[in-house]
Amino acid sequence: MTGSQRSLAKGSAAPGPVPEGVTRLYSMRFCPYVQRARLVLIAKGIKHEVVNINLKNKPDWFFEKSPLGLVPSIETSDGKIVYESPVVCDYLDEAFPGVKLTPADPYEKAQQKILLEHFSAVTSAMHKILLAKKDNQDTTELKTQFFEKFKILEGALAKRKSPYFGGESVSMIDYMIWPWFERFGVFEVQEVLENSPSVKAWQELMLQDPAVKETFTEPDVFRGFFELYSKNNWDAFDYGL
Ligand code: GSH
Repeated sequence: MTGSQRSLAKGSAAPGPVPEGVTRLYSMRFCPYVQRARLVLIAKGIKHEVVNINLKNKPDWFFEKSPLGLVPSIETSDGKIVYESPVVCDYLDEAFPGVKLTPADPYEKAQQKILLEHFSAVTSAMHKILLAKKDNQDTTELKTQFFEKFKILEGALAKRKSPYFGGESVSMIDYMIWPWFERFGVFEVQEVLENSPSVKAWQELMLQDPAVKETFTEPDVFRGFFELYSKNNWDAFDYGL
């Protein structure tokens, strides 16, 4: 992986054209949605570079690269821009050769999309916990809501009786949900896995996946990032560099 590491802020020069044969990822090092795209880029062996963006002080040119002002967004050497993590990941899977992460079977594909919709309730419950923690509020009720939403994942995997959410090998849905599992420590919700044996076994397998290993961030680093981020400290994006 090549590309800038420190985040670019307002006033910085726009990066030059994307080199031939390279895909550029507009990123923020601690963003779970970006990690989805990184997992797919790595799993498929797509040559890419990374441009990190200071999300509290975005450069003006960033909106040309990502009209909603969010990361991830990707840019190809022929000027194509794709954003929104599920769209980015599907595009990468379809447009590039290598392992196909999305099932060819339409029903299986539909099942993965449905599970992803359910998962968005899990992530939104997690983000509510984080906001409450930021304001030093009690999170007990929010955690109960999170545990309730999480049951759908354990139920889906147990019913499938397969090691991964898409079957016998890692597939798109596993990568789409993985980034939040790395952040369980920060959200203080790890205990959910004690009552989720299928997901716990899946987590162990995922930790062995080469793309997961390459993008893995230690819980302490996430904690350091969130501490600065919750104080609106713009250095958060460059934490640890
Ligand atoms: N729906 C978007 C996706 O799936 O790509 C969400 C992406 C997102 O929320 N990214 C955050 C962001 O860019 C960083 S983790 N935040 C900047 C902002 O809210 O202004």
